[in-house]
Amino acid sequence: MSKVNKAGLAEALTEIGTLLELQGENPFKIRAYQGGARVVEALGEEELAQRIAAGTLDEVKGIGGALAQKITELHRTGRLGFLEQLRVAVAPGLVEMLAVPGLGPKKIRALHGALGIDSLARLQQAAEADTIATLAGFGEKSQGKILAGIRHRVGYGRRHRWAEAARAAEALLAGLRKLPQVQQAEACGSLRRRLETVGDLDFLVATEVPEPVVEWYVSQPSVAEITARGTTKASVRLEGGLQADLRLVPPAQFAFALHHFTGSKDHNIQLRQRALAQGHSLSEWGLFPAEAKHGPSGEDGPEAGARSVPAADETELFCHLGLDFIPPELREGLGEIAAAAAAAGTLPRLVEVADLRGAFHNHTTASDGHNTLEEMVAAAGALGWEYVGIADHSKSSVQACGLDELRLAEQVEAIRSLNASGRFGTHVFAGTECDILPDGRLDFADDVLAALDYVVASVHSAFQQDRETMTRRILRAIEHPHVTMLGHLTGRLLLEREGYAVDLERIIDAAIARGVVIELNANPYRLELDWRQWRKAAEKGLLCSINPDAHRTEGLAHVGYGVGIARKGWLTAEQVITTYPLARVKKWLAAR
Ligand code: DGT
Ligand code: CA
Ligand code: CA
Ligand code: ZN
Repeated sequence: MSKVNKAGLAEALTEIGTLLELQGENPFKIRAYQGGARVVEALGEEELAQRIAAGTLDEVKGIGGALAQKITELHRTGRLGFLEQLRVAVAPGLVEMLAVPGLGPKKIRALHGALGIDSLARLQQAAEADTIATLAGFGEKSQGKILAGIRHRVGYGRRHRWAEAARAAEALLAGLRKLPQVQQAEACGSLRRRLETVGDLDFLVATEVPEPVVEWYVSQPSVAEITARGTTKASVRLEGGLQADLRLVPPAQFAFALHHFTGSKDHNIQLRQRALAQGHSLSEWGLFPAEAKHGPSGEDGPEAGARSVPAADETELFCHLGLDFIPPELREGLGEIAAAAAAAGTLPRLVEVADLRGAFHNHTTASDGHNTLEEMVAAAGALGWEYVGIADHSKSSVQACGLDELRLAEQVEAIRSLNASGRFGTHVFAGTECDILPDGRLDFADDVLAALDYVVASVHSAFQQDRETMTRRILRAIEHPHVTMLGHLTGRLLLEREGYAVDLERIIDAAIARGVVIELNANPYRLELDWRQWRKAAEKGLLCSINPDAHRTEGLAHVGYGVGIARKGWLTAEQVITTYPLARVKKWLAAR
Protein backbone atom coordinates (compact mmCIF):
# COMPACT_ATOMS: atom_id res chain seq x y z
CA MET A 1 0.00 0.00 0.00
CA SER A 2 1.33 3.36 -0.94
CA LYS A 3 1.27 6.20 1.54
CA VAL A 4 0.44 8.92 -0.98
CA ASN A 5 -1.85 8.47 -3.99
CA LYS A 6 -1.64 10.01 -7.43
CA ALA A 7 -3.50 13.21 -6.52
CA GLY A 8 -1.30 13.70 -3.46
CA LEU A 9 1.86 13.25 -5.53
CA ALA A 10 0.73 15.74 -8.15
CA GLU A 11 -0.26 18.21 -5.45
CA ALA A 12 3.20 17.96 -3.86
CA LEU A 13 4.93 18.60 -7.19
CA THR A 14 2.72 21.64 -7.82
CA GLU A 15 3.52 22.96 -4.35
CA ILE A 16 7.24 22.52 -5.00
CA GLY A 17 6.86 24.46 -8.25
CA THR A 18 5.03 27.28 -6.44
CA LEU A 19 7.54 27.47 -3.60
CA LEU A 20 10.46 27.49 -6.04
CA GLU A 21 8.77 30.29 -7.92
CA LEU A 22 8.30 32.27 -4.70
CA GLN A 23 12.02 31.73 -4.10
CA GLY A 24 12.84 33.07 -7.56
CA GLU A 25 14.36 29.81 -8.79
CA ASN A 26 15.38 29.08 -12.35
CA PRO A 27 12.23 28.96 -14.58
CA PHE A 28 13.26 25.65 -16.17
CA LYS A 29 13.36 23.95 -12.82
CA ILE A 30 9.99 25.43 -11.89
CA ARG A 31 8.45 24.24 -15.14
CA ALA A 32 9.87 20.77 -14.62
CA TYR A 33 7.85 20.37 -11.41
CA GLN A 34 4.70 21.98 -12.78
CA GLY A 35 4.89 19.81 -15.91
CA GLY A 36 5.70 16.74 -13.83
CA ALA A 37 2.53 17.29 -11.80
CA ARG A 38 0.44 17.19 -14.97
CA VAL A 39 2.19 14.07 -16.23
CA VAL A 40 1.60 12.26 -12.93
CA GLU A 41 -2.08 13.23 -13.05
CA ALA A 42 -2.36 11.79 -16.56
CA LEU A 43 -0.82 8.44 -15.59
CA GLY A 44 -3.04 5.58 -14.43
CA GLU A 45 -2.90 4.93 -10.68
CA GLU A 46 -1.80 1.35 -11.38
CA GLU A 47 0.86 2.22 -13.96
CA LEU A 48 2.27 4.81 -11.58
CA ALA A 49 2.58 2.25 -8.77
CA GLN A 50 4.16 -0.35 -11.09
CA ARG A 51 6.72 2.07 -12.48
CA ILE A 52 7.66 3.26 -9.00
CA ALA A 53 8.11 -0.36 -7.91
CA ALA A 54 10.14 -1.21 -11.02
CA GLY A 55 12.20 1.97 -10.91
CA THR A 56 11.16 2.93 -14.46
CA LEU A 57 9.41 6.18 -13.69
CA ASP A 58 12.18 8.24 -15.30
CA GLU A 59 11.36 6.63 -18.63
CA VAL A 60 8.07 8.53 -18.76
CA LYS A 61 8.30 11.62 -20.94
CA GLY A 62 8.36 14.74 -18.76
CA ILE A 63 9.74 13.03 -15.64
CA GLY A 64 13.48 13.29 -15.20
CA GLY A 65 15.68 11.49 -12.71
CA ALA A 66 15.40 14.10 -9.96
CA LEU A 67 11.62 14.12 -10.16
CA ALA A 68 11.38 10.33 -10.28
CA GLN A 69 13.46 10.08 -7.13
CA LYS A 70 11.29 12.58 -5.22
CA ILE A 71 8.04 10.95 -6.35
CA THR A 72 9.36 7.58 -5.22
CA GLU A 73 10.40 8.88 -1.80
CA LEU A 74 7.02 10.47 -1.20
CA HIS A 75 5.13 7.46 -2.49
CA ARG A 76 7.06 5.02 -0.30
CA THR A 77 7.45 6.97 2.93
CA GLY A 78 4.62 9.51 2.83
CA ARG A 79 7.21 12.26 3.31
CA LEU A 80 9.49 14.33 1.14
CA GLY A 81 12.51 15.96 2.75
CA PHE A 82 13.03 18.39 -0.14
CA LEU A 83 9.49 19.76 0.16
CA GLU A 84 9.70 20.03 3.93
CA GLN A 85 12.89 22.06 3.67
CA LEU A 86 11.33 24.30 1.06
CA ARG A 87 8.32 24.96 3.26
CA VAL A 88 10.64 26.13 6.02
CA ALA A 89 12.73 28.25 3.67
CA VAL A 90 9.87 30.26 2.15
CA ALA A 91 8.29 32.92 4.38
CA PRO A 92 4.78 31.74 5.38
CA GLY A 93 3.43 35.22 4.65
CA LEU A 94 4.33 34.83 0.97
CA VAL A 95 2.44 31.54 0.80
CA GLU A 96 -0.52 33.14 2.55
CA MET A 97 -0.63 35.83 -0.12
CA LEU A 98 -1.25 33.16 -2.75
CA ALA A 99 -4.82 32.95 -1.44
CA VAL A 100 -5.54 36.49 -2.64
CA PRO A 101 -7.36 36.20 -5.99
CA GLY A 102 -5.20 37.50 -8.84
CA LEU A 103 -1.92 37.16 -6.95
CA GLY A 104 0.42 34.48 -8.27
CA PRO A 105 3.99 33.65 -7.22
CA LYS A 106 5.46 36.02 -9.82
CA LYS A 107 3.55 39.05 -8.57
CA ILE A 108 4.17 38.14 -4.95
CA ARG A 109 7.91 38.01 -5.66
CA ALA A 110 7.73 41.39 -7.33
CA LEU A 111 5.92 42.85 -4.31
CA HIS A 112 8.41 41.25 -1.96
CA GLY A 113 11.42 42.39 -3.97
CA ALA A 114 10.32 45.98 -4.55
CA LEU A 115 8.41 46.78 -1.36
CA GLY A 116 9.53 44.13 1.12
CA ILE A 117 5.96 42.86 1.50
CA ASP A 118 6.04 39.50 3.26
CA SER A 119 2.59 39.17 4.86
CA LEU A 120 -1.10 39.76 4.16
CA ALA A 121 -1.14 42.55 6.72
CA ARG A 122 1.71 44.42 5.00
CA LEU A 123 0.12 43.79 1.64
CA GLN A 124 -3.08 45.41 2.84
CA GLN A 125 -1.21 48.35 4.33
CA ALA A 126 0.67 48.95 1.09
CA ALA A 127 -2.51 48.74 -1.00
CA GLU A 128 -4.32 51.12 1.35
CA ALA A 129 -1.37 53.52 1.25
CA ASP A 130 -1.58 53.49 -2.57
CA THR A 131 2.03 52.29 -3.02
CA ILE A 132 1.19 49.18 -5.06
CA ALA A 133 -0.45 51.20 -7.83
CA THR A 134 2.87 52.88 -8.57
CA LEU A 135 4.74 49.59 -9.02
CA ALA A 136 5.60 48.49 -12.57
CA GLY A 137 3.14 45.86 -13.78
CA PHE A 138 0.46 46.65 -11.17
CA GLY A 139 -1.48 49.91 -11.49
CA GLU A 140 -4.59 51.28 -9.84
CA LYS A 141 -6.89 48.51 -10.99
CA SER A 142 -4.86 45.56 -9.77
CA GLN A 143 -4.27 47.36 -6.48
CA GLY A 144 -8.03 47.64 -6.05
CA LYS A 145 -8.44 43.96 -6.87
CA ILE A 146 -5.80 42.99 -4.33
CA LEU A 147 -7.51 45.06 -1.65
CA ALA A 148 -10.93 43.57 -2.41
CA GLY A 149 -9.34 40.13 -2.44
CA ILE A 150 -7.84 40.57 1.01
CA ARG A 151 -11.11 41.81 2.42
CA HIS A 152 -12.96 38.84 0.98
CA ARG A 153 -10.39 36.48 2.36
CA VAL A 154 -10.65 38.04 5.78
CA GLY A 155 -14.43 37.87 5.45
CA TYR A 156 -14.38 34.14 4.83
CA GLY A 157 -14.87 32.01 7.85
CA ARG A 158 -15.63 34.80 10.24
CA ARG A 159 -18.86 36.28 11.53
CA HIS A 160 -20.36 39.49 10.21
CA ARG A 161 -21.89 42.45 12.00
CA TRP A 162 -25.69 42.37 11.86
CA ALA A 163 -26.04 45.59 9.87
CA GLU A 164 -23.72 44.36 7.13
CA ALA A 165 -25.44 40.99 6.94
CA ALA A 166 -28.82 42.74 6.81
CA ARG A 167 -27.69 44.95 3.95
CA ALA A 168 -26.53 41.91 1.97
CA ALA A 169 -29.76 40.06 2.72
CA GLU A 170 -32.08 42.95 1.86
CA ALA A 171 -31.39 43.06 -1.87
CA LEU A 172 -31.61 39.28 -2.30
CA LEU A 173 -34.80 39.06 -0.26
CA ALA A 174 -36.45 41.84 -2.24
CA GLY A 175 -35.47 40.09 -5.48
CA LEU A 176 -36.80 36.74 -4.30
CA ARG A 177 -40.12 38.29 -3.32
CA LYS A 178 -40.52 39.77 -6.80
CA LEU A 179 -40.22 36.41 -8.57
CA PRO A 180 -43.61 35.20 -9.86
CA GLN A 181 -42.97 31.66 -8.54
CA VAL A 182 -42.32 32.86 -4.99
CA GLN A 183 -45.31 33.00 -2.64
CA GLN A 184 -43.38 33.96 0.48
CA ALA A 185 -39.73 34.64 1.25
CA GLU A 186 -37.99 35.35 4.53
CA ALA A 187 -34.46 35.62 5.89
CA CYS A 188 -34.30 33.34 8.94
CA GLY A 189 -31.49 32.32 11.30
CA SER A 190 -29.51 34.70 13.47
CA LEU A 191 -30.35 37.60 11.17
CA ARG A 192 -34.06 37.29 11.97
CA ARG A 193 -33.26 36.81 15.64
CA ARG A 194 -31.25 40.03 15.54
CA LEU A 195 -28.08 38.55 16.93
CA GLU A 196 -25.35 41.23 16.96
CA THR A 197 -23.23 39.15 14.60
CA VAL A 198 -24.33 36.71 11.91
CA GLY A 199 -22.52 33.56 10.78
CA ASP A 200 -24.43 33.01 7.54
CA LEU A 201 -27.70 33.98 5.89
CA ASP A 202 -30.60 31.52 5.73
CA PHE A 203 -33.24 32.33 3.12
CA LEU A 204 -36.48 30.42 2.99
CA VAL A 205 -38.92 30.48 0.09
CA ALA A 206 -42.43 29.06 -0.30
CA THR A 207 -42.97 27.91 -3.86
CA GLU A 208 -44.50 25.12 -5.97
CA VAL A 209 -41.78 25.49 -8.63
CA PRO A 210 -38.33 25.73 -7.04
CA GLU A 211 -36.04 25.31 -10.09
CA PRO A 212 -36.30 28.80 -11.61
CA VAL A 213 -35.93 30.33 -8.14
CA VAL A 214 -32.67 28.42 -7.56
CA GLU A 215 -31.51 29.47 -11.02
CA TRP A 216 -32.24 33.14 -10.28
CA TYR A 217 -30.54 32.93 -6.88
CA VAL A 218 -27.21 31.45 -8.03
CA SER A 219 -26.92 33.88 -10.93
CA GLN A 220 -27.17 37.09 -8.90
CA PRO A 221 -24.31 39.57 -9.43
CA SER A 222 -23.53 39.60 -5.70
CA VAL A 223 -22.78 35.85 -5.80
CA ALA A 224 -19.03 35.25 -5.85
CA GLU A 225 -19.15 31.47 -5.73
CA ILE A 226 -21.77 28.70 -5.81
CA THR A 227 -20.86 26.25 -3.06
CA ALA A 228 -23.80 23.86 -3.36
CA ARG A 229 -26.75 23.51 -5.65
CA GLY A 230 -29.74 21.17 -5.64
CA THR A 231 -33.38 21.25 -6.66
CA THR A 232 -34.73 22.56 -3.34
CA LYS A 233 -31.67 24.24 -1.89
CA ALA A 234 -28.58 26.17 -2.82
CA SER A 235 -25.64 27.73 -1.03
CA VAL A 236 -23.59 30.61 -2.29
CA ARG A 237 -20.74 32.78 -1.11
CA LEU A 238 -21.47 36.47 -1.55
CA GLU A 239 -18.94 39.17 -2.26
CA GLY A 240 -17.44 40.02 1.10
CA GLY A 241 -17.32 36.38 2.15
CA LEU A 242 -20.81 35.95 3.62
CA GLN A 243 -22.29 32.51 3.00
CA ALA A 244 -25.99 32.46 2.11
CA ASP A 245 -28.16 29.33 2.15
CA LEU A 246 -31.47 29.13 0.32
CA ARG A 247 -34.14 26.53 1.02
CA LEU A 248 -37.35 26.09 -0.92
CA VAL A 249 -40.43 24.42 0.54
CA PRO A 250 -44.04 23.88 -0.55
CA PRO A 251 -46.29 26.66 0.80
CA ALA A 252 -48.04 24.41 3.35
CA GLN A 253 -44.69 23.72 5.01
CA PHE A 254 -43.52 27.33 5.13
CA ALA A 255 -44.55 28.23 8.70
CA PHE A 256 -42.82 25.13 10.11
CA ALA A 257 -39.65 25.62 8.07
CA LEU A 258 -39.64 29.33 8.93
CA HIS A 259 -39.77 28.50 12.59
CA HIS A 260 -37.15 25.76 12.33
CA PHE A 261 -34.61 27.80 10.36
CA THR A 262 -35.09 30.86 12.52
CA GLY A 263 -33.86 28.90 15.51
CA SER A 264 -32.10 29.23 17.74
CA LYS A 265 -31.10 25.62 18.07
CA ASP A 266 -31.71 25.78 21.83
CA HIS A 267 -35.16 27.26 21.32
CA ASN A 268 -35.99 24.58 18.74
CA ILE A 269 -34.94 21.76 21.03
CA GLN A 270 -37.02 23.14 23.89
CA LEU A 271 -40.07 23.65 21.70
CA ARG A 272 -39.75 20.14 20.29
CA GLN A 273 -39.71 18.82 23.87
CA ARG A 274 -42.88 20.73 24.66
CA ALA A 275 -44.54 19.32 21.53
CA LEU A 276 -43.49 15.78 22.50
CA ALA A 277 -44.92 16.21 25.98
CA GLN A 278 -48.21 17.10 24.27
CA GLY A 279 -48.05 14.02 22.03
CA HIS A 280 -46.76 15.82 18.95
CA SER A 281 -43.62 15.65 16.91
CA LEU A 282 -42.42 19.04 15.64
CA SER A 283 -39.94 19.47 12.82
CA GLU A 284 -39.17 21.67 9.84
CA TRP A 285 -41.77 19.60 7.91
CA GLY A 286 -44.69 20.07 10.24
CA LEU A 287 -46.42 19.09 13.45
CA PHE A 288 -47.39 15.41 13.47
CA PRO A 289 -48.95 12.99 15.91
CA ALA A 290 -45.94 11.58 17.77
CA GLU A 291 -46.56 8.03 16.56
CA ALA A 292 -46.35 8.99 12.84
CA LYS A 293 -42.90 8.00 11.64
CA HIS A 294 -40.88 10.51 9.76
CA GLY A 295 -37.29 11.27 9.08
CA PRO A 296 -35.85 12.48 12.35
CA SER A 297 -32.63 13.92 11.08
CA GLY A 298 -32.97 15.61 7.80
CA GLU A 299 -33.13 14.25 4.32
CA ASP A 300 -36.22 12.19 3.85
CA GLY A 301 -39.01 14.25 5.38
CA PRO A 302 -42.27 12.87 6.69
CA GLU A 303 -43.37 9.38 5.78
CA ALA A 304 -45.84 9.32 2.92
CA GLY A 305 -49.32 9.57 4.40
CA ALA A 306 -48.30 11.39 7.57
CA ARG A 307 -50.17 14.66 7.62
CA SER A 308 -49.13 17.71 9.53
CA VAL A 309 -51.53 19.83 11.48
CA PRO A 310 -51.89 22.89 9.22
CA ALA A 311 -50.41 26.25 10.20
CA ALA A 312 -50.79 29.28 7.97
CA ASP A 313 -48.15 31.18 9.92
CA GLU A 314 -45.98 30.98 13.03
CA THR A 315 -48.75 32.40 15.21
CA GLU A 316 -50.86 29.32 14.40
CA LEU A 317 -47.90 27.04 14.98
CA PHE A 318 -47.33 28.47 18.45
CA CYS A 319 -51.08 28.39 19.08
CA HIS A 320 -51.18 24.62 18.43
CA LEU A 321 -48.65 24.27 21.25
CA GLY A 322 -50.63 26.50 23.62
CA LEU A 323 -48.30 29.45 23.24
CA ASP A 324 -48.52 33.12 22.39
CA PHE A 325 -46.46 34.22 19.40
CA ILE A 326 -42.82 34.46 20.44
CA PRO A 327 -40.98 37.28 18.64
CA PRO A 328 -37.89 35.93 16.83
CA GLU A 329 -35.58 38.13 18.93
CA LEU A 330 -36.55 36.20 22.05
CA ARG A 331 -35.97 32.72 20.61
CA GLU A 332 -32.72 31.97 22.39
CA GLY A 333 -33.94 29.27 24.74
CA LEU A 334 -33.76 31.60 27.75
CA GLY A 335 -37.22 31.13 29.22
CA GLU A 336 -39.31 32.54 26.37
CA ILE A 337 -41.38 29.37 25.99
CA ALA A 338 -42.46 29.31 29.63
CA ALA A 339 -43.27 33.03 29.39
CA ALA A 340 -45.36 32.44 26.25
CA ALA A 341 -47.44 29.66 27.79
CA ALA A 342 -50.81 31.33 27.56
CA ALA A 343 -51.61 30.73 31.22
CA ALA A 344 -48.48 32.62 32.24
CA GLY A 345 -48.98 35.47 29.77
CA THR A 346 -45.71 37.02 30.82
CA LEU A 347 -44.17 37.75 27.43
CA PRO A 348 -43.37 41.46 27.35
CA ARG A 349 -44.72 43.85 24.71
CA LEU A 350 -41.30 44.60 23.26
CA VAL A 351 -40.19 48.11 22.34
CA GLU A 352 -40.49 49.03 18.64
CA VAL A 353 -38.87 51.65 16.43
CA ALA A 354 -42.24 53.43 16.23
CA ASP A 355 -42.13 53.92 20.02
CA LEU A 356 -39.02 56.10 19.85
CA ARG A 357 -39.44 59.85 20.26
CA GLY A 358 -35.83 61.02 20.42
CA ALA A 359 -32.24 60.20 21.37
CA PHE A 360 -29.50 61.75 23.49
CA HIS A 361 -26.06 60.85 22.19
CA ASN A 362 -25.36 62.68 18.92
CA HIS A 363 -22.42 64.64 17.53
CA THR A 364 -22.12 67.68 15.27
CA THR A 365 -19.33 69.39 13.35
CA ALA A 366 -18.43 71.13 16.62
CA SER A 367 -16.54 67.93 17.55
CA ASP A 368 -16.07 64.92 15.23
CA GLY A 369 -19.49 64.88 13.54
CA HIS A 370 -20.03 65.54 9.84
CA ASN A 371 -23.24 67.59 9.99
CA THR A 372 -24.10 70.89 11.65
CA LEU A 373 -26.41 71.33 14.60
CA GLU A 374 -29.18 72.57 12.29
CA GLU A 375 -28.75 69.63 9.92
CA MET A 376 -28.90 67.12 12.76
CA VAL A 377 -32.04 68.72 14.20
CA ALA A 378 -33.73 68.81 10.80
CA ALA A 379 -32.89 65.12 10.29
CA ALA A 380 -34.30 64.26 13.72
CA GLY A 381 -37.48 66.09 12.75
CA ALA A 382 -37.67 64.09 9.51
CA LEU A 383 -37.67 60.92 11.64
CA GLY A 384 -40.63 62.32 13.54
CA TRP A 385 -38.68 62.80 16.76
CA GLU A 386 -40.02 65.16 19.40
CA TYR A 387 -36.54 65.85 20.75
CA VAL A 388 -32.90 65.31 20.01
CA GLY A 389 -29.95 65.59 22.38
CA ILE A 390 -26.61 66.99 21.25
CA ALA A 391 -23.65 65.54 23.13
CA ASP A 392 -20.38 66.50 21.50
CA HIS A 393 -17.06 65.37 22.90
CA SER A 394 -15.38 67.14 25.81
CA LYS A 395 -11.98 68.85 25.81
CA SER A 396 -9.83 65.82 26.75
CA SER A 397 -10.95 63.97 23.61
CA VAL A 398 -8.50 65.99 21.57
CA GLN A 399 -8.45 63.52 18.68
CA ALA A 400 -12.24 63.92 18.40
CA CYS A 401 -11.93 67.72 18.49
CA GLY A 402 -13.60 67.89 21.89
CA LEU A 403 -15.15 71.20 22.98
CA ASP A 404 -13.58 73.32 25.70
CA GLU A 405 -15.71 75.33 28.13
CA LEU A 406 -15.93 78.32 25.82
CA ARG A 407 -17.01 76.40 22.72
CA LEU A 408 -19.46 74.36 24.80
CA ALA A 409 -20.99 77.57 26.15
CA GLU A 410 -21.35 78.86 22.58
CA GLN A 411 -23.05 75.62 21.53
CA VAL A 412 -25.46 75.75 24.47
CA GLU A 413 -26.28 79.33 23.51
CA ALA A 414 -26.91 78.28 19.88
CA ILE A 415 -29.18 75.45 21.04
CA ARG A 416 -31.19 77.71 23.34
CA SER A 417 -31.78 80.24 20.61
CA LEU A 418 -32.64 77.52 18.11
CA ASN A 419 -35.31 76.26 20.48
CA ALA A 420 -36.56 79.80 21.03
CA SER A 421 -36.70 80.52 17.31
CA GLY A 422 -39.31 77.84 16.71
CA ARG A 423 -37.56 76.97 13.43
CA PHE A 424 -37.85 73.26 14.10
CA GLY A 425 -40.65 71.24 15.61
CA THR A 426 -38.02 69.11 17.35
CA HIS A 427 -36.83 70.25 20.76
CA VAL A 428 -33.06 70.22 21.26
CA PHE A 429 -31.50 69.22 24.56
CA ALA A 430 -28.03 70.63 25.27
CA GLY A 431 -25.66 68.02 26.61
CA THR A 432 -22.11 66.74 26.43
CA GLU A 433 -20.39 63.41 26.00
CA CYS A 434 -18.09 64.09 28.88
CA ASP A 435 -14.91 62.05 29.24
CA ILE A 436 -14.55 60.04 32.41
CA LEU A 437 -10.91 60.81 33.18
CA PRO A 438 -8.60 57.92 34.19
CA ASP A 439 -9.17 58.65 37.90
CA GLY A 440 -12.96 58.87 37.56
CA ARG A 441 -13.27 62.64 37.65
CA LEU A 442 -15.20 64.28 34.85
CA ASP A 443 -13.68 66.43 32.12
CA PHE A 444 -15.69 69.53 33.07
CA ALA A 445 -16.17 71.35 36.37
CA ASP A 446 -19.52 71.08 38.15
CA ASP A 447 -20.68 74.59 37.24
CA VAL A 448 -20.08 73.90 33.55
CA LEU A 449 -22.07 70.65 33.73
CA ALA A 450 -24.83 72.35 35.71
CA ALA A 451 -25.56 74.63 32.74
CA LEU A 452 -26.45 71.63 30.56
CA ASP A 453 -29.69 69.69 30.24
CA TYR A 454 -27.93 66.34 30.65
CA VAL A 455 -24.55 64.60 30.66
CA VAL A 456 -23.47 61.39 28.91
CA ALA A 457 -20.33 60.14 30.66
CA SER A 458 -17.98 57.94 28.63
CA VAL A 459 -14.53 56.35 28.84
CA HIS A 460 -12.29 57.28 25.90
CA SER A 461 -8.82 56.74 27.37
CA ALA A 462 -6.70 54.41 29.51
CA PHE A 463 -8.63 51.33 28.34
CA GLN A 464 -5.91 49.07 29.67
CA GLN A 465 -6.63 49.82 33.32
CA ASP A 466 -7.20 46.71 35.40
CA ARG A 467 -10.73 45.60 36.16
CA GLU A 468 -10.87 47.01 39.67
CA THR A 469 -9.45 50.41 38.68
CA MET A 470 -11.80 50.67 35.72
CA THR A 471 -14.79 49.65 37.83
CA ARG A 472 -13.99 52.27 40.49
CA ARG A 473 -13.41 54.88 37.81
CA ILE A 474 -16.90 54.35 36.37
CA LEU A 475 -18.50 54.02 39.82
CA ARG A 476 -17.07 57.42 40.67
CA ALA A 477 -18.69 58.90 37.57
CA ILE A 478 -22.02 57.33 38.55
CA GLU A 479 -21.77 59.05 41.95
CA HIS A 480 -21.36 62.42 40.24
CA PRO A 481 -24.58 64.41 40.71
CA HIS A 482 -24.62 65.75 37.14
CA VAL A 483 -24.21 62.47 35.29
CA THR A 484 -27.42 61.46 33.52
CA MET A 485 -26.26 58.39 31.66
CA LEU A 486 -23.24 56.25 30.84
CA GLY A 487 -22.14 56.05 27.19
CA HIS A 488 -20.86 52.88 25.45
CA LEU A 489 -20.09 51.21 28.74
CA THR A 490 -17.30 48.74 27.85
CA GLY A 491 -15.95 50.33 24.66
CA ARG A 492 -16.20 47.13 22.66
CA LEU A 493 -16.09 47.18 18.86
CA LEU A 494 -17.77 44.07 17.50
CA LEU A 495 -15.36 41.67 15.76
CA GLU A 496 -12.56 44.18 16.31
CA ARG A 497 -11.96 44.98 19.95
CA GLU A 498 -13.08 43.36 23.19
CA GLY A 499 -14.59 45.67 25.75
CA TYR A 500 -12.37 46.60 28.69
CA ALA A 501 -12.54 44.56 31.85
CA VAL A 502 -15.13 45.92 34.23
CA ASP A 503 -17.46 44.59 36.94
CA LEU A 504 -20.75 45.08 35.13
CA GLU A 505 -22.92 43.89 37.98
CA ARG A 506 -21.53 46.44 40.43
CA ILE A 507 -21.88 49.22 37.86
CA ILE A 508 -25.44 48.25 36.99
CA ASP A 509 -26.43 48.09 40.66
CA ALA A 510 -24.83 51.46 41.37
CA ALA A 511 -26.52 53.02 38.32
CA ILE A 512 -29.91 51.75 39.49
CA ALA A 513 -29.28 53.06 43.00
CA ARG A 514 -28.35 56.51 41.70
CA GLY A 515 -31.01 56.67 38.99
CA VAL A 516 -28.32 56.83 36.31
CA VAL A 517 -29.36 55.52 32.90
CA ILE A 518 -27.15 53.21 30.85
CA GLU A 519 -27.07 53.81 27.15
CA LEU A 520 -27.79 51.14 24.60
CA ASN A 521 -25.35 52.41 22.01
CA ALA A 522 -26.95 51.63 18.66
CA ASN A 523 -23.85 52.09 16.53
CA PRO A 524 -23.63 48.83 14.57
CA TYR A 525 -20.05 48.28 15.73
CA ARG A 526 -20.93 48.72 19.41
CA LEU A 527 -24.43 47.52 20.32
CA GLU A 528 -23.80 47.64 24.03
CA LEU A 529 -24.75 47.09 26.75
CA ASP A 530 -24.95 43.61 25.32
CA TRP A 531 -28.47 42.19 25.05
CA ARG A 532 -27.54 39.38 27.46
CA GLN A 533 -27.28 41.98 30.24
CA TRP A 534 -30.46 43.96 29.74
CA ARG A 535 -33.20 41.63 30.86
CA LYS A 536 -31.95 41.09 34.38
CA ALA A 537 -30.73 44.67 34.74
CA ALA A 538 -34.05 46.14 33.61
CA GLU A 539 -35.96 43.81 35.92
CA LYS A 540 -33.89 45.27 38.77
CA GLY A 541 -34.89 48.76 37.63
CA LEU A 542 -32.19 49.94 35.23
CA LEU A 543 -33.42 52.44 32.62
CA CYS A 544 -32.17 52.35 29.05
CA SER A 545 -31.58 55.12 26.53
CA ILE A 546 -31.33 53.91 22.94
CA ASN A 547 -28.72 56.26 21.47
CA PRO A 548 -27.44 56.26 17.90
CA ASP A 549 -24.10 57.95 18.72
CA ALA A 550 -24.70 59.61 15.34
CA HIS A 551 -21.80 61.40 13.67
CA ARG A 552 -23.88 62.34 10.61
CA THR A 553 -27.56 62.75 9.83
CA GLU A 554 -27.89 59.22 8.41
CA GLY A 555 -26.49 57.87 11.69
CA LEU A 556 -29.66 58.84 13.57
CA ALA A 557 -31.47 55.90 11.97
CA HIS A 558 -29.01 53.53 13.69
CA VAL A 559 -31.47 53.54 16.59
CA GLY A 560 -33.14 50.71 14.62
CA TYR A 561 -30.17 48.46 15.37
CA GLY A 562 -30.46 49.44 19.00
CA VAL A 563 -34.14 48.54 19.06
CA GLY A 564 -33.25 45.06 17.77
CA ILE A 565 -30.84 44.58 20.67
CA ALA A 566 -33.29 46.08 23.18
CA ARG A 567 -35.90 43.57 22.00
CA LYS A 568 -33.41 40.74 22.43
CA GLY A 569 -32.97 42.08 25.96
CA TRP A 570 -36.75 41.75 26.59
CA LEU A 571 -37.11 45.53 27.01
CA THR A 572 -40.49 47.23 26.91
CA ALA A 573 -41.07 50.85 25.89
CA GLU A 574 -41.49 51.80 29.56
CA GLN A 575 -37.90 50.71 30.27
CA VAL A 576 -36.52 52.91 27.48
CA ILE A 577 -36.55 56.63 28.28
CA THR A 578 -36.20 57.63 24.63
CA THR A 579 -39.78 56.41 24.11
CA TYR A 580 -41.06 58.95 26.64
CA PRO A 581 -42.87 62.01 25.28
CA LEU A 582 -41.06 65.35 25.48
CA ALA A 583 -42.96 66.63 28.50
CA ARG A 584 -42.15 63.49 30.48
CA VAL A 585 -38.47 63.60 29.53
CA LYS A 586 -38.25 67.27 30.55
CA LYS A 587 -39.84 66.48 33.88
CA TRP A 588 -37.57 63.48 34.39
CA LEU A 589 -34.43 65.51 33.60
CA ALA A 590 -35.54 68.34 35.84
CA ALA A 591 -36.13 65.96 38.74
CA ARG A 592 -32.56 64.72 38.58
P1 DGT B 1 -25.31 31.77 12.67
O1 DGT B 1 -25.57 31.52 11.23
O2 DGT B 1 -24.14 31.05 13.21
O3 DGT B 1 -25.25 33.21 13.02
O4 DGT B 1 -26.56 31.20 13.53
P2 DGT B 1 -27.94 30.60 13.03
O5 DGT B 1 -28.81 30.56 14.22
O6 DGT B 1 -28.43 31.34 11.85
O7 DGT B 1 -27.55 29.10 12.70
P3 DGT B 1 -27.50 28.27 11.35
O8 DGT B 1 -27.34 29.16 10.16
O9 DGT B 1 -26.47 27.24 11.57
O10 DGT B 1 -28.89 27.52 11.29
C1 DGT B 1 -30.10 28.23 11.12
C2 DGT B 1 -31.14 27.68 12.03
O11 DGT B 1 -31.44 26.31 11.68
C3 DGT B 1 -30.73 27.58 13.48
O12 DGT B 1 -30.89 28.79 14.17
C4 DGT B 1 -31.67 26.53 13.99
C5 DGT B 1 -31.77 25.59 12.84
N1 DGT B 1 -30.81 24.51 13.07
C6 DGT B 1 -29.64 24.33 12.46
N2 DGT B 1 -29.03 23.23 12.92
C7 DGT B 1 -29.84 22.68 13.83
C8 DGT B 1 -29.80 21.53 14.66
O13 DGT B 1 -28.84 20.76 14.65
N3 DGT B 1 -30.85 21.30 15.50
C9 DGT B 1 -31.93 22.14 15.54
N4 DGT B 1 -32.92 21.88 16.38
N5 DGT B 1 -32.00 23.23 14.79
C10 DGT B 1 -30.99 23.50 13.94
CA1 CA C 1 -27.34 31.51 9.86
CA1 CA D 1 -27.01 28.41 7.80
ZN1 ZN E 1 -17.97 58.17 22.75
